[in-house]
Amino acid sequence: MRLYVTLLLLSTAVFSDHKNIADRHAPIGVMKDHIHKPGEFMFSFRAINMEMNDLINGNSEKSILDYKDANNKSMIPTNMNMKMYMVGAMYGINEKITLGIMQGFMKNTMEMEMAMNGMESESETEGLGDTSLSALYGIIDEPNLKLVGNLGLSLPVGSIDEEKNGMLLGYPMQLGSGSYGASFGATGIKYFDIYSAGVQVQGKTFLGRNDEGYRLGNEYAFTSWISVMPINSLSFSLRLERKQIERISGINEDMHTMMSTTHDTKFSLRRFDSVLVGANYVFRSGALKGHRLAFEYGKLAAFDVNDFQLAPNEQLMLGWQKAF
Ligand SMILES: [Cu+2]
Repeated sequence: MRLYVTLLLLSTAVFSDHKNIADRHAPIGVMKDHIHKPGEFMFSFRAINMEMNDLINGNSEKSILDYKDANNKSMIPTNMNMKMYMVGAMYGINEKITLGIMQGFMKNTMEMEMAMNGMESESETEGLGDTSLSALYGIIDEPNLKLVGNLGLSLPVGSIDEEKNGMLLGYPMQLGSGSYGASFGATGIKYFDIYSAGVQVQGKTFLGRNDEGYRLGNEYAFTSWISVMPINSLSFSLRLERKQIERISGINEDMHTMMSTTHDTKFSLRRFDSVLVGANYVFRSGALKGHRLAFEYGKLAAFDVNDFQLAPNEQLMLGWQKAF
């Protein structure tokens, strides 16, 4: 009897300390994975760096010569870097429902080469991205099994009129979608002792054409991961992710299609598979108790795209989170 009570107390102590256990948050690249207790706030910050440097078409790498043979567009994209800084907040309104808001600040750089004479040029855009609002619902909230559903709304805050020398830059260089968007998804995580396994499906659709006359394609993402936690403050994860983005509908009439494939909506159907490794760390004592630090590094493993574009070869995400 005494043993039973001790075990019971011990297990409640462990469970009530869940927010200070490393693997109770998914890898940092996965969002909307957990809910909060009523009245609890969480703030987060993420920095993302994505390098895009291989020219691809279909499912293989291409050369500048291949591009010139296939197109008579005047510019060839050779390199793109995307940096994003994301600030987020979450709030548990009751046992089941948590609300979230997230805002990104983007900085994009693209290098291009002129088809005619090989001259290089660079363009840059920076500013706010679209704002995302979400509601998370704890469908199953058992100590070792979580299932969280999510519904989201994105607001067209980011600019879609970015230009250089009076010429509109291509679709990938624009900071926002220009349209309201709706998203939905679910995340399931099962914990087994020091191991856990999770899966998430997400879908997003833009609700209409923007002021420039186009609408970004639907996005689908599927990811699954396993995680191992050698000590309660530290977990390591291995994750696979598939992202599919449908073709842009409509067209921005002011964009010069002949400039580059990035100015043509044909390029916009794409599927990317990535492999990511990451770690979560949570301070369990001391002045920094409850602060979480995490990183995730991913490499592109396979792709299938429509028309020439740059591959998102690698990405690094660093994150900080703290609940109050
Ligand atoms: Cu949170």
